[in-house]
Amino acid sequence: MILAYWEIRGLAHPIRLLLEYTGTPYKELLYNYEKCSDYDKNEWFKDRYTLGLDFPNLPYLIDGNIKITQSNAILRYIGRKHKMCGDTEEEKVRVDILESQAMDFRMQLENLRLIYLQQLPKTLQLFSHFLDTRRWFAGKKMTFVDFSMYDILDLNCKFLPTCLDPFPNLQEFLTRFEGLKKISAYMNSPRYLPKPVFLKMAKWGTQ
Ligand SMILES: N[C@@H](CCC(=O)N[C@@H](CS)C(=O)NCC(=O)O)C(=O)O
Repeated sequence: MILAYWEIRGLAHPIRLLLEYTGTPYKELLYNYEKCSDYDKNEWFKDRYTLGLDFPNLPYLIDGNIKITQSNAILRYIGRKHKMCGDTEEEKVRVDILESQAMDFRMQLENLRLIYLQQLPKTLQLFSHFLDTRRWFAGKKMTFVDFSMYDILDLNCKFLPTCLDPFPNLQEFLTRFEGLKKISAYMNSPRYLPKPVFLKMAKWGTQ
């Protein structure tokens, strides 16, 4: 399996975490983002239309004949292989909701700081309420959306370290996630790529 993305954290972070957690053997192809504004020199722009991707984009995952773009489709593909998409109807619906809700939340993070900060407590309260006393976001078992939620909550803490103070269940979720053996091993490995968070054109998080 090959996972390709810019040499940053970005949208690949939850995918890398899920590949590591599931013990999936994979190779990473890291495109140099320094030259990402230079269409002639950048390796990605050379590869873009030669790989047989239906909708060329980064990240992409190639697993034999299967070629996938869209980060959520990639997460769901790996999740499906490991039965991490919810078991009961209720869990499946929670996964479906959170798959999109987490992406909306991620997009808000790239908004201007002031607007974002005004909305943040309410947004976090909704996620805290949704998690409630559950161990993982869908229920008792981990699903692929926990990886997106971990990433986005962790990014929020980097952005505003006190933001989870009023929400102990979200804090405990982060601690529980980081305490998973495979995850902590990955976080201590040379493969771990926690930053830069975004590409250079993003409004923050490029350091
Ligand atoms: N909705 C897509 C967004 C992908 C996307 O915007 N990729 C950016 C990096 S975060 C990119 O540089 N894509 C390469 C391109 O547009 O050629 C996803 O979730 O995968």
